[in-house]
Amino acid sequence: IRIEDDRTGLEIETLKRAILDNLFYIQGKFPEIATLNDYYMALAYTVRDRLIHRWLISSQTYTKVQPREVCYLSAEFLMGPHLGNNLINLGIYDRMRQAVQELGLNFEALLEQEEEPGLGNGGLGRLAACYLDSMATLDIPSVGYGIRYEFGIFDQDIHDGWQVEITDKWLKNGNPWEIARPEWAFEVKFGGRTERYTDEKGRSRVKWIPDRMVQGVPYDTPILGYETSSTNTLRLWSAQAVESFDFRAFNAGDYYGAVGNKVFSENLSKVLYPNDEQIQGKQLRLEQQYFFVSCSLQDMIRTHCDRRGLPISIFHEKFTVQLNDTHPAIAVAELMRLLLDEHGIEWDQAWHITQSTMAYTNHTLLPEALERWAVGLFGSLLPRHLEIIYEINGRFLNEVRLRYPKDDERIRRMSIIDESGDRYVRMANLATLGSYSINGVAELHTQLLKQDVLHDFAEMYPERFNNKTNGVTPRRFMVLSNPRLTKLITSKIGDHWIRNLQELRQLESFVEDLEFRSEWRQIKLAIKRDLANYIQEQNGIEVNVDSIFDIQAKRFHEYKRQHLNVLHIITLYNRLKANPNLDITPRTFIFGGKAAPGYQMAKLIIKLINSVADVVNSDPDVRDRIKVVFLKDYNVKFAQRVYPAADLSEQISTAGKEASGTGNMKFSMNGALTIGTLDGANIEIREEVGAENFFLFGLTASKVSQIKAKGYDPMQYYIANSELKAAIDRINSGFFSKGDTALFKPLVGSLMYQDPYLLFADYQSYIDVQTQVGEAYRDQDHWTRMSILNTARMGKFSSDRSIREYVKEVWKIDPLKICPPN
Ligand code: 26R
Repeated sequence: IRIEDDRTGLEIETLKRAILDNLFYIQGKFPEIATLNDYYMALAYTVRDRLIHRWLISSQTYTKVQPREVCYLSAEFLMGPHLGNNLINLGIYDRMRQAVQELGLNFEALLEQEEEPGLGNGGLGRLAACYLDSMATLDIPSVGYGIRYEFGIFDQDIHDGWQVEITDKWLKNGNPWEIARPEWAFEVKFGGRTERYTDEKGRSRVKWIPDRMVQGVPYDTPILGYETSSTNTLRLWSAQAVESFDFRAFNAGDYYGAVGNKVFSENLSKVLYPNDEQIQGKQLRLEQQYFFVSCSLQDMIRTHCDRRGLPISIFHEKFTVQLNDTHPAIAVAELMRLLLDEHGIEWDQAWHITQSTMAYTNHTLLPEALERWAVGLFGSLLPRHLEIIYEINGRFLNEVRLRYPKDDERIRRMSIIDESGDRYVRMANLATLGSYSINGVAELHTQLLKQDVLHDFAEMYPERFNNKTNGVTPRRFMVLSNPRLTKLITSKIGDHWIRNLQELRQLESFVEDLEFRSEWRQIKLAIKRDLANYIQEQNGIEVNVDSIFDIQAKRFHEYKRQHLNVLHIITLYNRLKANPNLDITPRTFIFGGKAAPGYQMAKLIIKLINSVADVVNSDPDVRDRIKVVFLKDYNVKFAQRVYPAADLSEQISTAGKEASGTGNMKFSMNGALTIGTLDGANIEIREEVGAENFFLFGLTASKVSQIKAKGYDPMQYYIANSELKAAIDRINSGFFSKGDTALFKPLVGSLMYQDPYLLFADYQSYIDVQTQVGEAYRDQDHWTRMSILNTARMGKFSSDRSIREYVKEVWKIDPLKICPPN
């Protein structure tokens, strides 16, 4: 008999042996005293061994073939738990469950044990994670570069209806998925001044004399693709004090000064900034951005020149860098600096290399989220980069002047430096100018980007602009999160859809199959039961699984309009109070999401939801026909449980504000119907699933701008609409706040007098369509058909499709097959 190797074998007996072996030798425990976490670690290491095997083959292949690679630079990677996903991608999920059970362990409990790496805020960070999965699955040589935050996105607790933030100590039990590589660290400089000198060839050069330095240590996590051996790297940089700096102070006798410097340096990668907060002027944030960008570019150049021995002049042929929003946009200036100052390349060639390397994805049009840095702050932290930016800008504005003579307004708009008041560096302009490709994340978003925020650039360089509609990975958001539906689908059409999501179209032919519809419905019901149990445990609320599970799960922001959803709830409540025997379709309204700690209005909306929940859930007149549930601490792990349970997905942002949305895709893939505006990717989802399987309401983006241009007057809607007035008055009266009429004033005040998100303008349309939803749900058979068609027609929204488009139209990279281990 052949005995498989403990670290690579995939047989059940081998897996069992490997788990016990890792428990003993890695965790240092024997079964009698091992904790759940010890077993989780033993299991994780068992899986990691199998990844490392494929990882080393991949990296040997890359070293030999020297393929063109994409480096995905992102300040956020919202990975979510690794264990389950790696089991799916390895193709050993069921086998591992059996192995674990045969050891007398609870597989689900072990999966639950993992602390998820929440190194992102929401959409942008999760998109980066989905793209890593798809790049590996499609055999695209790639590296994800980011920051190893010691604390990721805060955990959310709810006290008396208010959000309370708790530090996310995700590393407290150790992280079995990463490997530190201190031998591959880099130094990053900050502050100081620049000096001109003449080099040995008589050329004028610049030297940067910094006043402090920090070391970046890489931590690598393997990213395995689905049903392939390709295993790419997520390389996150952690800040450490530079030894030599410490010792200088130490030798001078200033021991505490040296330790202080260490603490100061290591602060750099301490915590992820929550978005939507006023981060302007936060020096540490700019330091984080420069830190990880500099480490990443130095890493690429070392690979290129030292490890592969290639000339720097062809850097852009071997590497392309995708900038995930402007957070890494300093890369444009940093690559220029490295080429000019460290490699002695002339300006024009350096600019050619830089511009042929960078590509920029924009993720938001909201003016308050467009990054700009005060010139003073920027120059004191990165003096050399400011000089380079001035030079880029000067040369560029000369071109603009030639192309559009006497157009000073245009010059002012296109300048990298905003000089309308205090001076700022505009990071979107820098990223745009430095890139060969600029893209938005949904058709509408790209259009608005070209029309609005980057209009002048799109006019001057139309060929650089393109759209790449977002996608999500079906491995995590269907196979892993919805095993029941996966099994049913696979029993009908085989399992190729997991790699090629368009194959879900074959489900259309089962829509007329009564048996299939019944199974589809049973599955949804079973998943709703699971969520109902969770709600009972978490919130102590009993919900009716036959009611519509109407879910809005996403970050809290006024533009996403969770409060419009609340106005609908209050409207239904008012109707029931006026007519307790009213026949309405029972609904369970479920909310999940975090508010940025400094965003008072978003926090007040959370308080409002919880206040309305308290009243509605306990009012005997309601007789359980509506229930309101706020589920705390929405994260990736929890999202995976929520998407499959939804009947109705709320995608109700003000048209023109949500760049794409990706939660909208995850819901619909799992058979939820969408109630949504013509915003972001909703438009394309509706096109795909068919208008008759989508609940559309609200103003279009162009109507929104028209109304704003004329001057939006919310009061007019309030006066004219009695149900709207009643809902607002109900909040104002203190009815939901134990008589406190001041509590919700800021919220109601903004809606009535100045609301930039036009809730009142969309209110009636939303209510009308919600009524249609209620009626449609009564015809369960028809609803099931619509649900099936949603799933069947969502193939476009696989992140595999998005990545294929980036590969073909932007990056121009060939896939590289990795030999499977024998
Ligand atoms: C500047 C700082 C405060 C900041 C602002 C906003 C940091 C991060 C953000 C998050 C933005 C850029 C974001 O997450 N955008 C979202 O990107 C998703 C992926 O493309 C889209 O689906 C989603 O519509 C968009 O809001």
